[in-house]
Amino acid sequence: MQNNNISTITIPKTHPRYRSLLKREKIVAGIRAGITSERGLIAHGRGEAFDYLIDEQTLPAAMIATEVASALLLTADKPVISVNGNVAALVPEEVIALSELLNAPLEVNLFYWSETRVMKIREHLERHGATITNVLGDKADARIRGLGIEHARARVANDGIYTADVVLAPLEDGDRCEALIAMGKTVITIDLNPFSRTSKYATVSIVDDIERAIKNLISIVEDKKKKKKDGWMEEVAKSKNYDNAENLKEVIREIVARLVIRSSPLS
Ligand code: PTJ
Repeated sequence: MQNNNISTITIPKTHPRYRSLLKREKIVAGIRAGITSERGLIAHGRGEAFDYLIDEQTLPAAMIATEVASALLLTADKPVISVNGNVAALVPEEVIALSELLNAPLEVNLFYWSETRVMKIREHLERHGATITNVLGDKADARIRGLGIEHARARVANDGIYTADVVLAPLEDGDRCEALIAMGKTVITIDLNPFSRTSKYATVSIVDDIERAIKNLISIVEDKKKKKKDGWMEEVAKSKNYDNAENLKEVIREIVARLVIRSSPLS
């Protein structure tokens, strides 16, 4: 039986919550390596609670949002993928793979900004195979505008998020998401909390765990690139009229339906 040993404890693969515990260990390892903020642990705990409600599975409504997000990313003129301390700890290889598929740079963009952490995340991504040319963020030479975003939180790269048309910003803060929308950008977020301000403001909110969502994005993008499927343009047109508020309502209905089943006396 193979086990996994990321930080201090060994998690047996047979453990019923193996994947979830492994993610927890990745976040702890990220903090120890100076990649993830200590606040990232709190954010992760909130995400875990929502993931528990959906049995740690991708909801049908989240899959629809993921398909729409793929279409928007694939047809973007200048897509950029924002990477924070939690994303770097949980899915370094996956964001690199997606960035290569989409020809979209990764921008290290932190809420709790520090130059040291930017550099450490950059090095971490390079160790996982990213090239110097596809990681931005150490030259945060532009500022996004918006209420509640003080100096450091407004930092972005001019040749990255500042001039991007489509930004994939997983686990993003609400004020920054609102500011990017106000700048006319298409913002795709991945956030397990369907009630967060980020989920509400984003153009497309994928209410799913980052690991599952990025893997789904990769497989949809690969599939579309390979097959150049019939009906692809129609799909893109549909995505432009996508109703995020309606999708979030559907996510909430799906969560409620699961809770009702669980609370029924027979289950
Ligand atoms: O590395 P930094 O400095 O950029 O900081 C990153 C965090 C995440 C700490 C920072 O952006 C933050 O404080 O975020 P919030 O405002 O707490 O929002 C994080 C959101 O991500 C919450 O709504 C969580 O439910 C959600 N979340 C946490 N873990 C996951 C998640 N969503 C998807 N997958 C997860 N694994």
